[in-house]
Amino acid sequence: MSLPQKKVCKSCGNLSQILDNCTHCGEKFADGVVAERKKKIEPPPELSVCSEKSTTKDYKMKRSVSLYSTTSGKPNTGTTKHDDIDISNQASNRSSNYLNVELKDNYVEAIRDFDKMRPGDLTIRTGDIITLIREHDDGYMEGRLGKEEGFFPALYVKACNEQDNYVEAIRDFDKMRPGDLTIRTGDIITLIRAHDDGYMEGRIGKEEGFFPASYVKACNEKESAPVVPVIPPRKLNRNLSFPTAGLDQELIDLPLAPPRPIRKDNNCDDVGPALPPKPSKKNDETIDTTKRYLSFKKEDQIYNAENEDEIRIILLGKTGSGKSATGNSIVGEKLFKSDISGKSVTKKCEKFDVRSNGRNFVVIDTPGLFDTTLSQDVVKNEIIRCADMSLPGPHVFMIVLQITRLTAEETDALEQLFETFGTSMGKYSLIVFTRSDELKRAGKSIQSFIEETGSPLTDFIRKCKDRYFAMDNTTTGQAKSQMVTELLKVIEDIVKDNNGHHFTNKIINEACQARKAYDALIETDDPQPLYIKDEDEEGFADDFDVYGGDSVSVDSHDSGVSMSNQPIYDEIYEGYNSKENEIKNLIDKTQSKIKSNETIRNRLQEQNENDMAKIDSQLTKKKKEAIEIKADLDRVTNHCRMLEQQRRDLECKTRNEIQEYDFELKQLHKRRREYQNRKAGLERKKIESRQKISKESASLQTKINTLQNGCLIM
Ligand SMILES: Nc1nc2c(ncn2[C@@H]2O[C@H](COP(=O)(O)OP(=O)(O)OP(=O)(O)O)[C@@H](O)[C@H]2O)c(=O)[nH]1
Ligand SMILES: [Mg+2]
Repeated sequence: MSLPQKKVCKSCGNLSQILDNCTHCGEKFADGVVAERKKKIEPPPELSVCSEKSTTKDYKMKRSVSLYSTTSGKPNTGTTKHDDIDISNQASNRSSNYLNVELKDNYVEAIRDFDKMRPGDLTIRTGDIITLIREHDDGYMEGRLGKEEGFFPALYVKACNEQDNYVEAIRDFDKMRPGDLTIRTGDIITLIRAHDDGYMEGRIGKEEGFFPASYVKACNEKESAPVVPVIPPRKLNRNLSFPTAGLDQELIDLPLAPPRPIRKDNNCDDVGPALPPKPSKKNDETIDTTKRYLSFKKEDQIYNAENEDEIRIILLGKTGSGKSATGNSIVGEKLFKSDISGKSVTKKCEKFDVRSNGRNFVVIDTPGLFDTTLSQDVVKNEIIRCADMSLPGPHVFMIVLQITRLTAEETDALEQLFETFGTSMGKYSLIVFTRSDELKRAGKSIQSFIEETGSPLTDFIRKCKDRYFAMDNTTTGQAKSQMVTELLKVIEDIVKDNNGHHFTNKIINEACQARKAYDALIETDDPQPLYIKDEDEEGFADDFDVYGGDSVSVDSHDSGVSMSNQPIYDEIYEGYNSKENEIKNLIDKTQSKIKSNETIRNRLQEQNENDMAKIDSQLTKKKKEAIEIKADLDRVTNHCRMLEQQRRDLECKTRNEIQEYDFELKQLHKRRREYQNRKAGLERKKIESRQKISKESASLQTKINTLQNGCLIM
């Protein structure tokens, strides 16, 4: 398959299909010169002029390209009122520096799947857009797909649809929500639509979805922004609006727990002590922070008497900012799970402690609470959980930030955090910048980074009483222990500045009250365990600790409740029990659904594995056959070549011999002619001699006769 050559018309700037005259303006091209493809075409002076000369399609393409990138390399957020903007209707006043419609014939589209058969081949899948590098005359093409380059059969691809527009991924983007499209650097994406929220919609192979416009560039354009750009918050009304990042879809599918029964009595003070919860078979947590009862395991409790030696630290920050790694650096061991991942690694709060300099440092790690894609309820849940773990209150909030620009999302989340805990949180906060190793490699200091970054980062640092610390969690040995010692010193200074007091607010107080009430019940009530753990519970507890409901059941309730309040309690307990039963039924149903799904999944997996194994063995066999056939073919080809050479040699030799024989024959003919001539001469001479002799003999005879006659006479 060969792609038609095209020329760029110098006169109108359009691409011409033929090589003699421009198909758009009719201008004649100079002979033999095929114009180079233009990487960058200056925008036509007026689009109206352009539209006169070029086709509607060209016009549409050019404008569409200018849509997703401005000269700064940032996405066009646009001011248009419409949510979705069709490419063909874009405003014409944007920079056209990215016009590159001519480059589209550099691409071919895969129409069949092709699997790499030999080293150097390129695996392609139907729908892939491949950047063409070279065409070979053996029916193969050479192309690039993402970062891979290699050969593929020309018959497996077709020329790209002229109507399509393409962009090239310049950064990896992992699907964050349903409807997103995962893209990898180098991927060529067929553009479907650009949106005014900084997102685009595109297709790779058979997959379609959204991706940030700043993660792609117009094809063959140089990337202008070296820093990883901000992923803009995507408008959720476009499709499934439930934010799921960091959450398991299965959790979302679980039924929400039914609401907690409400007391009929309005005067809460009159009904005796706060109603303590009995832990249900799930971790029962309500989303309502003010009425929440906590049900953590007894061994997790640390709220008891204030321990003078103890400093409690809560690590807060965005997913992947390095909270767990910082926690590990402090405790001196890899106790918190820390890893590179597109998803949240830490799923729920965890705590470990370490003794240093005669003090006990309790470190509480949290999931990425700054992730605004998490629902408010989940965030609240986790805030309450970490509040409970830090009871009677944390001494220090470590706000962990990576050394990069503060995104709008992070800024919002930080503000939200200060709103949740109150501005007094600043007195107890320390901003920790991780990845100072990278800063060091770039030859910068933390101070210069902060100065360069400016507001709103500097505003937050100010709110935290100008306390920040640069951390390199990759360092080891002496350097690490020195860094951690310095960090602990800063933490101790914060505690000192706050006269040893820990942070407290409404949330912490409520958590404390609930915990006290709960423990009072455990101690004074039925010594039998209130809740017997069953085998499956661990898994369910995990499932419900995010979406757990408020259901609380108390089997035994004669725990100092006055007789006057007994009927109210009976009514409440009844409500609780019925709700508990409902939840139990839901759990049973879910459990059996899980089991049946697991069975189907296992069966499918088994089937899949068998099929895969069969296909693999067939593939191996076919590959072997192909290799053998190829070897045979090579052998036969070599033999043919050899025979051809022999034939040519023989032909050449015969031709020479014939020439020699011809020459000799000619010589012989010549000689024969000479001999014939000589023979004829001799014949003539012989005849002449014979005539002469006969003449002479006649005259002699005459003479003899004459003499004889004379004698006789005499
Ligand atoms: N180079 C470098 N990498 C770091 C540093 N701190 C953390 N990382 C890396 O950053 C990645 C994320 O770190 P985590 O500690 O898992 O981040 P997290 O904030 O706990 O993330 P979640 O648990 O998902 O919320 C890991 O691969 C760490 O090795 C640092 O100071 N320097
Ligand atoms: Mg973590």
